[in-house]
Amino acid sequence: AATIKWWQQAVVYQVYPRSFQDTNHDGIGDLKGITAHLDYLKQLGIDVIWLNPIYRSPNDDNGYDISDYQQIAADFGTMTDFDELLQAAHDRGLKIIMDLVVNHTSDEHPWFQHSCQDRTNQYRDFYFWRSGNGKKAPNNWDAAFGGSAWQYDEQTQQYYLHTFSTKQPDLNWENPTLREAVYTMMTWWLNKGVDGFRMDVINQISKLPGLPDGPLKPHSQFGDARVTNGPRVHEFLQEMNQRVLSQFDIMTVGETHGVTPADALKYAGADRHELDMVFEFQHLRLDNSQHGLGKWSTRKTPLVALKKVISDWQVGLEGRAWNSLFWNNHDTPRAVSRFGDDRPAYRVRSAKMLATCLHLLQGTPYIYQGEELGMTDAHFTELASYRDIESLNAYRDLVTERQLLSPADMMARLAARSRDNSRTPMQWDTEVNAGFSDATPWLTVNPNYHQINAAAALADSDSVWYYYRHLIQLRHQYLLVTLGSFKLLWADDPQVFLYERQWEGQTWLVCCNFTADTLSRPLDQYLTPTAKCLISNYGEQQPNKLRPYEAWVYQLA
Ligand code: TEU
Ligand code: CA
Repeated sequence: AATIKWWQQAVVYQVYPRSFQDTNHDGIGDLKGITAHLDYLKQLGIDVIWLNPIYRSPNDDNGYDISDYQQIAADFGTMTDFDELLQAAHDRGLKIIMDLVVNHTSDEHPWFQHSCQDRTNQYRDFYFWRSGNGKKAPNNWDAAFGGSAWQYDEQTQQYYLHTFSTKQPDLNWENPTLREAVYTMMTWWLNKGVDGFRMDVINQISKLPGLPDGPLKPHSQFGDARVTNGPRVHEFLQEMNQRVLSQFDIMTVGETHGVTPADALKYAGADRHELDMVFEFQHLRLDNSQHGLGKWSTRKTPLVALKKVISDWQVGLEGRAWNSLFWNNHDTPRAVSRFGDDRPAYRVRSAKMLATCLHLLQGTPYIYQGEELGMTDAHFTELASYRDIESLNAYRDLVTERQLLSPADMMARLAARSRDNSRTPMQWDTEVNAGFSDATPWLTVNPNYHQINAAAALADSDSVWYYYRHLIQLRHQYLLVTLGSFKLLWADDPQVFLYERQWEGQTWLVCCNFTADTLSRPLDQYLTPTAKCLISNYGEQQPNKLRPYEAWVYQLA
C-alpha cells in the first residue's frame, strides 16, 4: 500500500477553548486550562488537538472574527501560554492544529480599519466594496446570520460584503497582496511548530466574478454557486499549498459546506496538492426543515438516507482522497442528542453505538470535547440562556420580525439545533460548575453534570470514555481500519446500520441498531463459530437479536 500519512491513522480531539477549562476565575476557558488536561487527552489515546480560534477578537462570533492573527485573545491568555501549551503537547506526542479563518476578518482588524478610511488606500481592495444603487445593496445575497450580506458605510458611501455577521467583512482573495499577507501569517504559525490547520469556510474564498444576484435561499447560502466552490478556489488552494503547506509535515482539513464527493476529490485528492481532507455536511442536513427554515427543525435523521450519504462518501473517496469522520462540532447539537437517545435509560448505550458506527469507517475521526463522556444538548428553556449570535439573530428574524414561528415553536427548534448546545462548559467533575470554573461561566453548565462528568467516567470501566479509548486502540492497532474497503449491507434497513470493512483477506462486520427497539435480524449467517467479537456495547451477543442501540464489531475472517 502507498505510504500511510500520519494523519490517516490519527484521531483528532476538538477543543473549544472558551468552554474547556477556566484557570483564572473569569468563567471563560483558557490556554492554561487546556495544558492542565493534556494527560487526560493522552490517556484517551487521541493524537491531534484542533483548537477553535484563540486569536485576538471582539468576540462577535466567538473568535471567528479575528482582529489580530498573531496575538492570543486576552480571554485565553498570552503567547507564552500558547508556547507552553504547544511544547507540553509535543512533549506528550500530541499535535496541535489551529483554526485558520481567512475568508473574513473582524471589522476591528487593522486591515479593515485602514480599508474604511477612503476609496483609494492600499487596503481598500483587501475587502469587497461596491457602490450599490443608492439605498439598494449591490446584490441580493443574504448573510448566514441573517439580513443582507452588505453593510453600508457612511464614510466612503459604499457597501462592504460580509457573508456572516456585519462585524465579519469578507476578504478579497482576488487581491494577490492579500493572499501574500495570509501566506506570511500561516508560515509564521507553522514556523512556531503548529502541526496544521482546520480552514474555516475555505470553499467560500473564491466568489463569482461580478458578484451576481443568486437564487434567494432563505437561511442557507451554502451550496449556492454564488458563494461556495467559486471559479478560482482550487487555484488559490494550490497556490497556498505550493507557497506554504507543502513546506511542512502538517495536516490540513477544509471546512467546505455544500460539497459532494466529486468536489471533495478536487479539494482533497492525493494528487491535487490542495488539502488533506475536508469536512462535508451532507450527513448533517438530512434532518433540516422541509419548509425553507434550513437548520431550524426538530426532525430526526432518516437512517436509510444517512447510510446512503455515508456510503457515498466512503466509496466515492476510497483510494483517491481522504474522509473526515464526525457527528458533531462547535456548530452543531451534540451527537447523542441528535443521532442517539439522551434519555437516561439509553444515553450511554446509544453514545457507544454512535461511536462504533463512526470510528470503524475509513477516514480521520474527530471527537468533539465531551462527546467521549456522552455529554448531551443543553435543553435550554429560556431565550436568555442563549449566547450564540446565529441563534439570537434567527429568533429575532423568525419570531420577532417576520412572525413566521411562535416563541414556543422557535424555542423547541433552538433546543434541537442551536450551536450553544455543544458550547456548554466541559463537565469535569461534581464540583461547582462541573469543575469548569469557580466563577459564573460565560454559558450555563448543563445541570446533568452531576451524573455526566469526566471523573465519574474515569472511575467507571463501563463508561463511554473507556469505550472511545478502546475504539481508538483498534484504529491504532489494525491497519484494516485505516486501509480497508467499505461495503454497506442491508442498505434499505431503516433501523440497522450494517457494513463491512475488508483488507488483505480480513473482514470485519460492524452492526449498529439505531433504535430503542429490540430487533430480530438474520445475523447468524455472519456470526459463525469462527467469528470473533472485537468490541460491543453489551456483553455477549444473543443469536439473531439486537437489543436497544446495540452495537458490535466482529472479525469474520
Ligand atoms: O462555520 C460556517 C458555517 O457554515 C456555520 O456557521 C453555519 O452557518 C452553521 O453551522 C449552521 O448552523 C464556520 C465556523 O465553524 C462557525 O463557528 C463560524 O460562525 C462561521 O464559520 C463564520 O466564521
Ligand atoms: Ca479564564
